[in-house]
Amino acid sequence: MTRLISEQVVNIPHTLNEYDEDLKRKTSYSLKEIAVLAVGTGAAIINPEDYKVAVIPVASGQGIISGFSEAVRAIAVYLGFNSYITEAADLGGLIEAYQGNTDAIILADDFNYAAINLNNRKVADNTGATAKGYVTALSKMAGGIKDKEVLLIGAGPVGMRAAENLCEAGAIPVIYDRDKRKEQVLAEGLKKKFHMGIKFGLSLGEILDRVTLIFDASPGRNLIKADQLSEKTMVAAPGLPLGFDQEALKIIEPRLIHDPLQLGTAVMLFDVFTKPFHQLYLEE
Ligand code: PYL
Repeated sequence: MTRLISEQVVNIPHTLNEYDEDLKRKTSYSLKEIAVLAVGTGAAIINPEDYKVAVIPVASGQGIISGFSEAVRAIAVYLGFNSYITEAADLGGLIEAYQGNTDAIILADDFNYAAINLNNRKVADNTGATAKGYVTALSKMAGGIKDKEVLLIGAGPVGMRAAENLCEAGAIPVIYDRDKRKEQVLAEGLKKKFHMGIKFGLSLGEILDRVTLIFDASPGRNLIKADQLSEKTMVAAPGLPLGFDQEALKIIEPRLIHDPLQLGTAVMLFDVFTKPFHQLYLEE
């Protein structure tokens, strides 16, 4: 997971409206709507105003990223949650959250970023949430992805979860990773789980000759050049930094979903507070 730098998050609190307008323009759905859709129709829709969320700064490892907690809190407040940043970092923040009648905590160290429901112990992690959120956004931007081929770049943690989400949505992932072993392992795993033919082992050029939907989960390497893109190309790119050069960006920007934190955080916050309907029935 690429570690964010302060410059990538410090403006998030002031640009959430502009970000959401851009997302609505591209997908016809707001950040909140995409998050609720990503969590799934099997989940009871919650009222964010009913929940108190503590953002806990974590100073361990490489330490605090200036503006990170403020960005996470701003996203939670924007979505309607009562959210605050604990005074103390680390364990002090955890104690504060537990003593402060908090419903969930959200925190990130150098390896994990997760939300934890303090009432029912449900955990939502950013990897799974980002994969679900970006697949949902790509699907809305493309007017549905069922039976459509989607180039999946990067067989890492987000790419693997996104490949599953693509199959669950009825799309046909074409797997590409520079590490051919990882590419094959992911393709074989998907074939077993979803009993469908999964293409891999092709060059990017071969794939891009016919596939216009791209899920780019690789940390930016400028893999795709402008002449491989068209006015029809649509891209969901959670990877940081973005793997497109300026010329390619000019072509795809109006059909590009990319942000450092917003989508993953929004999906995590709704995910950690919702339960599948069958669990709700069991509790009645
Ligand atoms: C969660 C982000 C998304 C992309 N990369 C992940 C990252 O930068 N992780 C490190 C986050 C460290 C936060 C620091 C703080 O300020 O609490 N421990």
